[in-house]
Amino acid sequence: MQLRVTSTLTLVAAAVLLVACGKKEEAAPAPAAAPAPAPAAANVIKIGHVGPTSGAIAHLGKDNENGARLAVEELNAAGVMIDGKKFTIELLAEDDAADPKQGTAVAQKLVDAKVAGVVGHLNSGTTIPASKIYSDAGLPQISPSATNPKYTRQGFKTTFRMVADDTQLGGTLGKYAVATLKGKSIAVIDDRTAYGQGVAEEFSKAVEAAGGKVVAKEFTTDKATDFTSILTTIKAKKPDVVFFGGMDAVAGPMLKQMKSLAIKAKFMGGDGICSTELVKLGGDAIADDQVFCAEAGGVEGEAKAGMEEFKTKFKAKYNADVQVYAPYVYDAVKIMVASMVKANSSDPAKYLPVLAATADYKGVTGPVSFDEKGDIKNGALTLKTVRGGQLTTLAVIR
Ligand code: ABU
Repeated sequence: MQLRVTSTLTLVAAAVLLVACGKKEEAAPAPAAAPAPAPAAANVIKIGHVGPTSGAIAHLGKDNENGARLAVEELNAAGVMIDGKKFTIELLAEDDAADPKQGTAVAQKLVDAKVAGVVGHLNSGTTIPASKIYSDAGLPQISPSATNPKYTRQGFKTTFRMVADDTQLGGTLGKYAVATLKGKSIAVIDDRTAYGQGVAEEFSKAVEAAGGKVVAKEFTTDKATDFTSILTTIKAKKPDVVFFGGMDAVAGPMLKQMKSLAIKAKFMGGDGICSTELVKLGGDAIADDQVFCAEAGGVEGEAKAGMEEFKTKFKAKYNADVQVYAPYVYDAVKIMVASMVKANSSDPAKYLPVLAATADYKGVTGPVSFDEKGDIKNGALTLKTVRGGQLTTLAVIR
């Protein structure tokens, strides 16, 4: 056979062809059997977890994901028995980057992967659009941290929330700003996300209802890094308190820029800024008792021991302090699996009614019961300040 080759690539192609031609002259081997399909994983229950494990709030997404991993590890070590058989829980962890589009894409991916349920997402802006996809697929979804009220008010039977919502969060913080911090003129900034805008509106309503005055309303984005323009506008209004509806990754640099501009107002925010990361990001721009925030959950009395035990275990395993919501994710995974065990089935249609009927589950985040919308009953808030470079609890409020 004569072949004209003009490049290394065609030389390789020619060699392959020659070998192939040579082989043709030999007795044709029996066709190879098609590879056997991988056996379906026996006795495995897949649970999805979604949070932003990339981007500006990846520290929060990883915190949540680690909470899920810890729960799964413990469940598998203890053994999950359903219908007389032992099951292994497999966690399918996805990253939505706090982006609504990526959120719906990974939601569909989890539905296609036939998960039995999903714990997530972290942000309201991703949780709400994803909830339609899970609802259409009949899949239970428990968000450990999305606080926009809309999430559980869409008429879906599949949505559950482990924490208090923005009505309670913004309402309590607004009242606190006026009644306790004695704020008379208050500036409000939000990041235009479903969470930031929602909690800022609830806060503003509560401030006005308590007799305070909102003297400025400004907005930014969840990706902004320069706040000079809005802070300069706000400074001219001389507010006692600046409220920020948004996340810690934006609040930290904002606090530094407030210090540079010599704005001495108290700084408040919701659960999105109430993280150990905020203290790191704000650094020495945070004076003692200047920053006030609230986690949308909390434990009191005897329940505190369980939370402390969780934090110690988490630190030992991940060499990191809990940011905010890892314990709520941990409880959510365990509640979902407990419902499957009780229903004697991981079929979403069978265990969903059992999950909805969860009553007084004793979690590390306290007792968990869901109301008819899937919201936590009698949810708590933990009001915190930063003192001596540490987030310090002031009160648990219901
Ligand atoms: N609740 C604060 C962070 C999550 C959210 O977007 O709701």
